[in-house]
Order: sequence, then C-alpha cells, then structure tokens
Amino acid sequence: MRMMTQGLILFPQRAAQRLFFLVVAVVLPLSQCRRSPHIVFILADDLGWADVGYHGSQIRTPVLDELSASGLRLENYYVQPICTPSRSQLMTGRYQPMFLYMAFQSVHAPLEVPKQYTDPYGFIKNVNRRKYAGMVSVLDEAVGNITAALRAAGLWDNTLLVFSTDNGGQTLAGGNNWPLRGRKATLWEGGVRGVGFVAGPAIPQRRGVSRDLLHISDWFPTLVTIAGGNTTGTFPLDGYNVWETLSHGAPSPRKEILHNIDPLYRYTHCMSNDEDENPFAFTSLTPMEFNISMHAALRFQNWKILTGNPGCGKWFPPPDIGSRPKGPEEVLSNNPPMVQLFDIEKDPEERHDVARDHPDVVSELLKKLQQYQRGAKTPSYPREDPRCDPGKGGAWGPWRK
Ligand SMILES: [Ca+2]
Repeated sequence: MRMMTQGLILFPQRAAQRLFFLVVAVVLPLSQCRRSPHIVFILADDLGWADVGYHGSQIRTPVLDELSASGLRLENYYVQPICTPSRSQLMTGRYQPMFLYMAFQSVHAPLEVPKQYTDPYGFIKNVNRRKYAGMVSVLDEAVGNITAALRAAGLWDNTLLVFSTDNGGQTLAGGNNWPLRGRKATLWEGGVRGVGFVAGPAIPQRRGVSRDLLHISDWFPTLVTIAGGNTTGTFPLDGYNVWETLSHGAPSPRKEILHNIDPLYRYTHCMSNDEDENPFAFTSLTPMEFNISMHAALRFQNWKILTGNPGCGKWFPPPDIGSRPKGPEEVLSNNPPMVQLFDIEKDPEERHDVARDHPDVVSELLKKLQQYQRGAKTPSYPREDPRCDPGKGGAWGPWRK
C-alpha cells in the first residue's frame, strides 16, 4: 500500500461544476524506477455492461470508445456485485479486509444531470434511462478532460490508464446490463461482469480485445509491480499480477473467481427495493458439505456454479428497445433450483442451467466453495450511522471527533 499511496493525485467530483463522475487517478512518481509508468485508475460507480457505446449502447461514450479502441478491452473482466468489496479488493488485492477509501459517485443514483447532457437523448422516453444516459456522457467527458490534462502536462506518454466499474448496472436507477442476466447486487453476470479496459502509451503495443479471465483484485499486485514495487511482506493476496497478460498476451494466471459466499444475504424482489426474508431455509449439513441454501457463486474456467438465491434473475432489456419475446427458459420459476450450473463461455447470458448434465462438475465446484467457506469470516452489514447524515446544510464534514 505504501507504493500505492505515494504520489496519489485525486481528481475529485467538482460539485461547483456539477461533474457527476467518479474518478480516482493515481500517478506514481518515477523516482522508484525510471521505467515505471504513471498510472491513472478510473473507477465508475454502478456503470452497467450495456452502458458504454462500444458494447452497442444507445448511450454515447466517444471518449471511452476511442480510448478503449486504442488500448485493450477487457471482455472477461469481473468485479464484485456491490461497491464496498470491489473497492476494498482493488486497494488491497484481497477479499473482504478493512476498507478505507475516498469514494465518488457517478453514475450511481440519485439521477441528476444538467439538461445539456440529456438533450441529445430526447429519443429515450424512459426518464430514468435518459438522465442516466446524460450522467454517462458527463463521465465520458470527464475522462476526456483528465486525459487532455495529462497530455498538456506532458505525462500521457508514460501513462497506463485503467477504467473499471465497481459492479453491474442498477436497473432500478437507469443502468443496464443487457443481454446479461440480473443486475447490481446479484451474482448473475449482470451483477459481476464489469466494464473495463486499459489504455495509454505505457502498454507496449497491445490493443484490441482480451478475453482472459480477470478480476478487480488483480489490479493491486499488477499495479504495484509495474510501479516498481513488490508485494513481498504483504499478507497472501487473492489477486494475481496480470501484467504479462495485459501487455504481451500471456495466458491469464487466473482460472477461478469466488464471486461471493454470503450466509446473511437477504433476497431482494426484482421489481422494487423492498426486501423480503430469504425464502430458503438453511439446511443443516455436516461441516464437510457446502450449505447449498447459501447465496454463493464460483467461477472455475468456463463453469459457474450458483447456490441458494443468486438475486433477481431477470433479463432486463434497455428501456425503449422493448422486450424480446420470452422463450421457455425466460419464464422464471418461483422456486429456482438450489444449485445451478452454467457454461459461461458458451452461455454468457445464463439461459441454460446444465447442473443435471454435469454432476461431476457440480461436485467439484461445491468442494471448492466449501474450501473457501472453511476459511471465511462471517460478513458484516453494519446499520446505517445517522451521524453521517449531512443534514440541512447538505455538506459533509467530519462527523466524529
Ligand atoms: Ca457501486
């Protein structure tokens, strides 16, 4: 972490200019190593798979499209289903440690944006989607401002820029992940497959698309290493140094992603924010068996196993393009199986549960989940702290002395 915090430059949200973007830019000094690049890491909040132009979105993101086209689009890149674990894993390269971070907002709700940014989207009738589209445009413009400033300062030629969302889009607040299933806070691909790319002259001759399996926890060891540091002496990391994959196309060292195991997960209805009790009663099993009533998911190579209730499992088309006719597999059961298996490489939309066809794979992946669970700590959902309410002034400050 010492390496990561040296020379930290933050591009904060400029409230006065109404820039609703989330940017964290890290510029590492060359003092550690002459060949180390400047590193700019841009993390969007709640930006969904179907919310960038280069994924065919109706939302225009010319800066992100051009940057990513000049660099390497990461099309098999994963984040966590909600903000906090993604951000902590980004900063530490580990699952679920203490988390201390300066966070920004765009394109997270509330949906607010100057009118000039929604004007080009008059063809989008859905109000939430139209405002969200404007917010994405502001984010895109802000990234362009940052790269322009780096160029003006003579820093761009030695810069590695990373762009990432922190979780899938929230369809309740304008975001979209079509054609992926589910949304933010679910373990479906719409919740965990992230928009991500790397760009900048510091990547040696690599552009195009990467389909290597990557995860947000991989940034920490990767960025520390290319900055000239090392992770010797840190606790064992869950992330991998993937620089050879990004820069030279070497096979990703990552074969597996634990998406989550959460025994405290509460099922959320698809169509509202109301919470309901988890409809699955936990079954009592021996310590050697994984409790399949738990909300959990694991990716291993092309396979993904989901247990318990993964969260809202609908496919949400972007508003205004209409729904496709429903196929038999799209009629969602009120009682989904406790264990579901998908071949994500063949079926990234998670439409065909093949658990019954591959009992051996299911058995192996349940063993892996149980191995993770043995070493897991119980998750924590602290209550909201009223001391963080800014009150009438609308401005935050230190709320604890
Ligand atoms: Ca988020």
